[in-house]
Amino acid sequence: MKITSANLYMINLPLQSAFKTSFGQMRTKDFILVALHDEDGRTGYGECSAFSVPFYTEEFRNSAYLLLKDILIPLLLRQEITTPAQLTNLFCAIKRNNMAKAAIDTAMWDLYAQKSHRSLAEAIGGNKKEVLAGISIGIQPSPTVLVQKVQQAVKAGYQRVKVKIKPGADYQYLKAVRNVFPQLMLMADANSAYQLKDADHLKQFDKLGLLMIEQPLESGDLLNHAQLQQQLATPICLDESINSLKDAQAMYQLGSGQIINIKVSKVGGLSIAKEIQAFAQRHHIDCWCGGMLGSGVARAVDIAAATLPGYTLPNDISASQRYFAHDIIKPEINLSNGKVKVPTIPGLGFKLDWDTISRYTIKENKL
Ligand code: OSB
Ligand code: MG
Repeated sequence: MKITSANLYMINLPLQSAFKTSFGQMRTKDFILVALHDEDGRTGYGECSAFSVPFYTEEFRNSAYLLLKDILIPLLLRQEITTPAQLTNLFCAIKRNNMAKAAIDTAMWDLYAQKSHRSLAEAIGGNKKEVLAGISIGIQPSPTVLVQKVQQAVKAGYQRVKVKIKPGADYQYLKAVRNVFPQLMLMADANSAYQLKDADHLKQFDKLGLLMIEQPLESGDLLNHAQLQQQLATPICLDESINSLKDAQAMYQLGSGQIINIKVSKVGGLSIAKEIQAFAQRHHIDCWCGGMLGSGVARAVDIAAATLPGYTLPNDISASQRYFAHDIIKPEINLSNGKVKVPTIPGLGFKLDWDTISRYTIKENKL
């Protein structure tokens, strides 16, 4: 696989409505689209999911753009590799910056799948024809408004509902939803909004029969997560804490949680996501695919990742219209019976909508 040139597009895609988490609010999905052109005239696409402000991980979009433009893509242009997995070696001298690396990794997997005439799901070793769709609902102004949002989500067919929480907008909100939906697969995501001293407060959540509580404590804090898990009946799922295979191994050894949210972007791409889900499967840790409010290019990769056997629970994979009036892919992603069909055509499985891309591109570079 020889890459002869590349394009970078910085895109601000409007969200249908503002998305609020414990760390902040977003009105647009700001991301970078990477196009890699190979010697045979094919193009592979990848998305860099880093937000404009580093409130989820240390990475942010402007830093990722510079890293891609000045370091990662120039490295790639000088080298020929035979499989996407070899990128790990090529980039081994560059610490972390997983979302920038993931943009290249996923574009290379797209090319690799196209070259071998397989869908991306097939190329990575996935074995599902459809994947389970779940929805993530941002923090709402009141429990009543939240219940309305959950009602809409259930009506649209989502199989599992995740609710963002923070201190002051948590137990009462979740209880209001549970009262109306006693059987719903319901979970909460705190994005690190709590501390170990909140354990007694979080223990009340056990009464709600949640599927899991995602990332209650700080990302680096596997030890306190282990202590908290001992006190909670509700399984802890780690998101921000799991950025590598080593993180997953440490979580397992320490007992810091029981479930992993594997985001392809956060762990540096599909090759590492594959390793983490294989490790998790061997040790009976459930996994599912998380999202970054990604555009269709990122969701297409997520759909493929979720076909891997270790992804056992419903994913944060939504229809295009859930987040965007105009997605950047054609056809848009739709649900059927609470599931998303896995494309069977070679590569990512979607075409790009260049009208939408040019409308919302704020900066671009050709390399
Ligand atoms: O923690 O999973 C998260 C959105 C922005 C930042 C962090 C998270 C999220 C989500 C959205 O929960 C999931 C999605 O893209 O559907
Ligand atoms: Mg999360």
